[in-house]
Amino acid sequence: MIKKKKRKLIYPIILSLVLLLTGCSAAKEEDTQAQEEQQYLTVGFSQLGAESDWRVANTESIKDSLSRTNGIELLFDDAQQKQDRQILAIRNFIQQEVDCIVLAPVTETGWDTVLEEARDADIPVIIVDRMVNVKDTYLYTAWVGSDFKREASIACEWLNSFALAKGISARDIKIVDLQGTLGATAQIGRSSGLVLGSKKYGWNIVASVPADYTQAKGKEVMQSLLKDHDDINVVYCENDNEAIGAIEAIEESGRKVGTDIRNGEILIISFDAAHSGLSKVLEGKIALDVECNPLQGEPLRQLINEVKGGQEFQKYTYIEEKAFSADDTIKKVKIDDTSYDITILTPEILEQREY
Ligand code: GYE
Repeated sequence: MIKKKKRKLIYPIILSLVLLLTGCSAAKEEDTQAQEEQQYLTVGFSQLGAESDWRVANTESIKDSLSRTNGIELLFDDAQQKQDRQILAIRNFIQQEVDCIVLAPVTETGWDTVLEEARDADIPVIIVDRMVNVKDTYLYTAWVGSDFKREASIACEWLNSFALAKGISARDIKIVDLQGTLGATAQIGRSSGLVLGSKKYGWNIVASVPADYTQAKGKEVMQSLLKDHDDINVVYCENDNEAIGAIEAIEESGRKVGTDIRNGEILIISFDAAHSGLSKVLEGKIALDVECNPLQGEPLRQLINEVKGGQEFQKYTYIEEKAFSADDTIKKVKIDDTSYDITILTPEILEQREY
């Protein structure tokens, strides 16, 4: 009996010792876990897709900068060019209570509701690359990206100067515009810039067709445009991948790309100046490639740190960009009162291009 009583006493003692010890180590584990987590800012990044070389470089740049070595735990989502997938990703980030959301929006409209949800959850949202068109700009904290209208103006001023230098009259210029994804800021800026340039100088836009920023679509659209129009002499491609597809279509149709419009060559203008595009510039197949810089990771990281650190920050940050040609006819263009250099592409410059 006595033995039994003793046992009865011993069991609870052992049990509480065990609980105490395991409890201690569990608490310790939680503590170190919490400490580890506290060291990182959690950032959710909704990337719109992987449609182009530009986009792949943009994703890499952002992943490199928003890394654990820089104190950031990145949650990444690729929306495959679908807005509803981006909205879903943002809602997931809100649920996970991230410290900051980064959004590279596929198109400009349709973001008000989800951005309000992020705002209600007190999560800052930084927009990269394209813009959002929302009723209240307070729905996003800041933006980093390119000036797409300026890119288009550089292209148009170059074309005008080039045509003048070669004695090509404006009314003989017949352009097709291979547009980007309709409703994307890059498309809106580049397409509207071309319309303005054409009005200003008197060129003809024969057709404007979306090609979704991909090589496959660029080729397909160009093939059908060549069938419908035999007078095209300028193709304005709203990114390099479309230009590469268009060049394939033109060459397969038996025509030549180049700058000798008067002798039947088709002059290609492109945007991005990624390695793939610049290679075509060096081969003389793209006449002008206006840079759109995808390396947004570092300015974005700085911005996140400023926002989260309660420091002053700029609401809009424009990335610096150049324009490249292998033809040295035009070395400068002027937009309003600012003059922009055209970089004459060399193999050395191309070699340095990392994306
Ligand atoms: O030009 C294109 C990409 O929005 C600036 O999107 C970006 C554009 C870029 O797919 O290659």
